[in-house]
Amino acid sequence: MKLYYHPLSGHAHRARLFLSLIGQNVDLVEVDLAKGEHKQPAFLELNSLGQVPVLVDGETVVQDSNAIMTYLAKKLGKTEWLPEDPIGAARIQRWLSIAAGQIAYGPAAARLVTVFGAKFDTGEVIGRAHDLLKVVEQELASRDWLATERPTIADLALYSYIARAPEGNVDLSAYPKVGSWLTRIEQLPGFVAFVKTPVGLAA
Ligand SMILES: N[C@@H](CCC(=O)N[C@@H](CS)C(=O)NCC(=O)O)C(=O)O
Repeated sequence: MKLYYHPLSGHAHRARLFLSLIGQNVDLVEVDLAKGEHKQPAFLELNSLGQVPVLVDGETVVQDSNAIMTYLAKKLGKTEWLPEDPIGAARIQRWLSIAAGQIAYGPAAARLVTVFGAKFDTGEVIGRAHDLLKVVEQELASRDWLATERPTIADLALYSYIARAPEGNVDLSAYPKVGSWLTRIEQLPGFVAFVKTPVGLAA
């Protein structure tokens, strides 16, 4: 398998982390986002949206970090990471939707401002990040993992951008349960870290 990625992309880290936690070998192919390689015809053939990550498994091409985790869990029978029972699957999907919504438009966007110079309203995106973090803190008050009694792809979908939220000037100090949950993920066998950038509160 090949994973087209960029080391500073939290979406790509999400996919890479899952591959590593399940012990799946993968060739990492870095896409030069700064040079616009992701908008060139060769890459657009892999992903018409021109975004990393993309997984290539033989003849099969899978775009989108959450879709990649779903594909891998289903293909490799990792039901402990993506349960098949109706309510288990629904609980995972809820968090994947949050990852593609509130995470992308909250902490991920706040970090895009400081790491990549994106032109978002910082007050708005940081405010969205805190709205979400309050909910996650509350949800983690009664359990260790987001969706089930053990880590699942739901936890991985939220991990990377929450872990690096301080780079986008999102202070995590008011969220101790979130902090412990991040540490629990970092202690999983096979954990691979997301590159740190010394910007924002992480400077
Ligand atoms: N929903 C996608 C989002 C992927 C995404 O936004 N990737 C960013 C890097 S973090 C990217 O490639 N951006 C380039 C662009 O959109 O032009 C996923 O989960 O994989």
